[in-house]
Amino acid sequence: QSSTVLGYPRIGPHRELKRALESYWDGRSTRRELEAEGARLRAGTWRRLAELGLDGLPSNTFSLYDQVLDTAVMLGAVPERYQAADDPYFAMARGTDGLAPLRMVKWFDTNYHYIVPEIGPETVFKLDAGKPVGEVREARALGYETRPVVVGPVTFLLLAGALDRLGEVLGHYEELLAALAGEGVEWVQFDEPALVQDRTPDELAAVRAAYERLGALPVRPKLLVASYFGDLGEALPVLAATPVEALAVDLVRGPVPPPLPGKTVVAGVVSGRDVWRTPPAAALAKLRAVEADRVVVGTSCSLLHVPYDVTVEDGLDPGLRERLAFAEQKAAEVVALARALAAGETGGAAGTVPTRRAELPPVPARSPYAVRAAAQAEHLRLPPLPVTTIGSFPQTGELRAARAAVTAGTLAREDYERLVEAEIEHAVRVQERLGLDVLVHGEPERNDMVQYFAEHLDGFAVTAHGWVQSYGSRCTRPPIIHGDVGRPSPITVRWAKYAQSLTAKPVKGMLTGPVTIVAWSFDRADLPLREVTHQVAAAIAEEVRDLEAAGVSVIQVDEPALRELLPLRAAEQADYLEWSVAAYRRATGAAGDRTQIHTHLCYSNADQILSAIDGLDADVTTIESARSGTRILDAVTGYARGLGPGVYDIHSPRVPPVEEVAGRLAAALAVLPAEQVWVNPDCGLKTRTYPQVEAALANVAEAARRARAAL
Ligand code: THG
Ligand code: ZN
Repeated sequence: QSSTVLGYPRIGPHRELKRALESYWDGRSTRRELEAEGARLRAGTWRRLAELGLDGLPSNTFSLYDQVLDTAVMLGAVPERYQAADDPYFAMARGTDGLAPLRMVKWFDTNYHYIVPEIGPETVFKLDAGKPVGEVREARALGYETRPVVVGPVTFLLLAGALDRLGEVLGHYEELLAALAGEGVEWVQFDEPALVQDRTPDELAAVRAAYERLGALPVRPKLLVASYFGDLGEALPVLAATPVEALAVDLVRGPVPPPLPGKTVVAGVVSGRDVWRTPPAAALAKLRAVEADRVVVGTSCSLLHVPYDVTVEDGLDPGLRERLAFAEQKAAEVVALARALAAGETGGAAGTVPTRRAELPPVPARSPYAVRAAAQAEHLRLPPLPVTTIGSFPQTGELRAARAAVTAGTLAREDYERLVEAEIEHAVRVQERLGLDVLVHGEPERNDMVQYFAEHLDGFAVTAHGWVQSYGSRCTRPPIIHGDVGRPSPITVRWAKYAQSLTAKPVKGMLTGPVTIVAWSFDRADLPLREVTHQVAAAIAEEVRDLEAAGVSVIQVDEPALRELLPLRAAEQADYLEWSVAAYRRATGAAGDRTQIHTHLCYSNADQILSAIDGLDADVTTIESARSGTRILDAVTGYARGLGPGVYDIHSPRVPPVEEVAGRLAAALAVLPAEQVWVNPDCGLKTRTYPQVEAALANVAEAARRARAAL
């Protein structure tokens, strides 16, 4: 093989898998029909990659939900309580009426999420190699020889927090290799992205032991161990010392490795994390610098994180479009680079030097919190334990259809805006009737919390079809940052003013923070992330100022991705936290003392909360906590500013009784002074229905009234 990709998108070029999943989940189609759609998508991908000239085709990169969940199922790690469900696989992934789903967390520093396997003493491993073996046979029936891709044993167990079970699990990986050898498979790829993170000496010893053991198998396919999203560092010599035949290294985020005699190296020079064409000269120079028995040209990681095909984006500026490469273009680049390498070409002139925007002014500092709190108390006159919500309200299908219609031009803009106004008025009236203290407008005019802002900022381009899977059937269309960022005109002021005009209660202005906007976009590869983020922060700061001038007295700026961008290496984290928190303060720091700045963080582990919240210096922080119990509260003891630990778990349709909410509120009042406590749900209400929301918020407001009376 001279060219390959480490993985490929699976949601479908037109999100066919999303529709097939949602149709099956809604009971409109059968599991068999869903499987048939999966087979069509796999066949389409193999055919396309073969057409593009790729000679190393991966298999088993397709999934009906998530590759880590697939690996857990392959190893028999299905918790007892799911085994009796109608469809255990999706019961683990999404839960059922009676069962909570398994935890879902970010896949390293990407916006993809995987299902966390639950492995305990009661877990009895048992191999079912049906999926990888089945896909090899399926591809072979179509005429393609493929390389099965499996989450490696070390990464799998590290993600499950069960590395102690490695010895046992390796036995099943040995069975898997024997089964694949029996199928005549030449290569198998084990993904070990956990190796680009800091690993302890014990973990590195486990890596060596694992791959020495697997490498010692007498009858097996050749082993390619792939690591990506960063630099393998000290894990490289460990892997190189084992009998594995090949290593895949990320040459976009990591350095060219030292000589690897006797090994095949899959050199990841085409990025799976950005959408820019690969400059051939630089890539060929890197490829020539790799010293190994054989060099295969590859992608830096799976192409799961980029859209399928840029050629269908006829709404993009042609000059920009020709600089872009999505998954299909990247596969073609890998093939072209392999040919150029073999032909001894140099690849022409080097890239262009980026344009640099003038330096930004220093980050503004707000008054001390005590001064701001006094000014806000005077200006807002809120009761103790103010009740609020996080921002989004349920979106009706009619509204989503209207948004699509106005984009398609089949609905007049003024008719659409009338609809949005009606939705805002409905949300405001519901909140007034429930007696909430700080209201939201419900965000009916917004699609995605990042795309909405990107559509209104210079330096960003948005795609029409550039969907990327975030989790399960849920996708985003990451905007593309292609130039210096600016805000040509106010983005949210019109709707915030309209909402505020309906009620005497304060209505929060709702903004997405600069770090999250950058984290969930494809960034420009020619300027450091820090500078791009501060440019976005300056644009958001202008929006804060205009909201303030329009009479909005509470403004929420959310940074759910703050922790996601945390570098995978601990040594780089302090620098990142410094500039990312500073960007948030650049966005909010010019607000006057009496403007109350809120932020919202969805966190599951408490320790990251403190360092993040403190630095952001928001007047009020609402945090997801109803599901994580009092662990969060232990971490925030002694915190000195406004804090709203979620008292209503919005992830389930269940309506919490008043007593349950009162209990959570009492737990917060036990560790925080009453004047700092806010009462609010865990997160946005977009995934709920109005009946659920009204019943739940009525109980939340009642619990706050009772606690207020008891103060
Ligand atoms: N937006 C973006 N990234 C995110 C979130 C988000 N990452 C983390 C978290 N929220 C979970 N991820 C998602 C991603 C998409 C959706 C929900 C949660 C979602 N997508 C719609 C769909 O697939 O039907 C499409 C929305 C749209 O029109 O863009 O609901 O909220 N960027
Ligand atoms: Zn949240």
